[in-house]
Amino acid sequence: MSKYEPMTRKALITGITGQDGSYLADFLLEQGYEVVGMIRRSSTLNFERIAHIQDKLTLVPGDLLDEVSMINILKEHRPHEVYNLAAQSFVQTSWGQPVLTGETTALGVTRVLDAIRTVDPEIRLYQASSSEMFGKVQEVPQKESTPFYPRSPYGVAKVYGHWITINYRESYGLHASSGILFNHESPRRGLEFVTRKISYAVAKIKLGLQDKLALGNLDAQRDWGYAQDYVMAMWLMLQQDQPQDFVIATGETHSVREFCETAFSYLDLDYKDYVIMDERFMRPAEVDLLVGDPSNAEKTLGWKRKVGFQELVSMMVQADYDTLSSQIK
Ligand code: NAP
Ligand code: F7E
Repeated sequence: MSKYEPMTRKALITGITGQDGSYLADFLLEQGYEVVGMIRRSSTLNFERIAHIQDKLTLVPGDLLDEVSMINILKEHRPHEVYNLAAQSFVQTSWGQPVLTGETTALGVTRVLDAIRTVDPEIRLYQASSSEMFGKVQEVPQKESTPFYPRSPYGVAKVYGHWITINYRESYGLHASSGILFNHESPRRGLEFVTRKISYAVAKIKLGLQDKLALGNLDAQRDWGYAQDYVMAMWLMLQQDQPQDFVIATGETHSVREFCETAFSYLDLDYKDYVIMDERFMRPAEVDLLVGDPSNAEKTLGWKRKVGFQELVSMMVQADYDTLSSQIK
């Protein structure tokens, strides 16, 4: 290699086994990055989402609960960019495990920031902030300047992660930016989140493997985008000269009921025949309406989502239907 040839860019992804981590790894590999993924120890491997690229990744053990592990990974692998996607990310669980959620989703961010400050303050950081920070919304649509009013221990933890990122940026001059991402979904979404719970149930009902679908609040409204579109925004944010926070959203909102209608009708079913209300899925405090204003990201980053609501729902139902059909053959 000529000594003038540009060095391969190296990125570390925490949360690489999750939905976003896997799409971001796909994207960064396509861009020619060397990708290091931090994985936490478990008694069985959970590499389903990255199995197709596993031989192209460097997977290293570490945990957001353990700062030493973060420092050692940075020292050994010297990434140019870190994407902190790891978190206890399920809102409902955050009421049952509020302290774990705080340790991981809030303090975990400080551990990442501090490891970067200690090892190499030139490393650029992407922090996964969330529209859940807006909670009981103070403005419609929500933009970067909208005040936060979180409604769950998860939302509160994300507000901490957001502000500690700003604080380290201002205190130590780190190139650290947060993406305030609205809900984004895909066939790789965890089965506990409402969109995937619905798409999976629709496919099972169509195939005669399930009778009913028990849900909580059908009136909640969300701004749902496609995860693959959203990981590109994460990368674009780290390519800017100056660090800055951005809302990433579609600008459209739909209710859980509308998601059901669209998903069931895709396979010629009527959701009213199958969906039942179950108190167990209601939350102690709800986020009623989220809709983001992505105009700053569109103008500054040149980012725009490609996939719309109808296409997203169809893609998820079709993927679950195909997988389940092949399993029962
Ligand atoms: P996800 O599928 O739940 O993935 C979470 C990842 O975090 C998994 O890889 C998980 O590892 C890892 N993790 C959890 N605790 C950890 C710990 N203590 N140490 C190291 N890793 C740990 O979440 P996602 O949907 O991809 O979301 C990615 C990030 O964006 C999260 O921070 C989430 O809060 C945030 N976010 C998501 C959305 C959305 O709509 N998807 C919107 C806004 C913000 P295991 O596989 O071992 O469990
Ligand atoms: O709930 C309602 C529920 O769990 C969406 C995470 O990625 O996005 C996600 O958080 C809505 C809520 O996502 C059921 O009450 C009704 O109003 O799919 P969800 P979420 O809570 O919006 C944000 C942006 C993140 O940052 C989070 O990490 O759907 N809902 N019935 C239900 N929700 C679930 N899970 N299950 C139900 O049966």
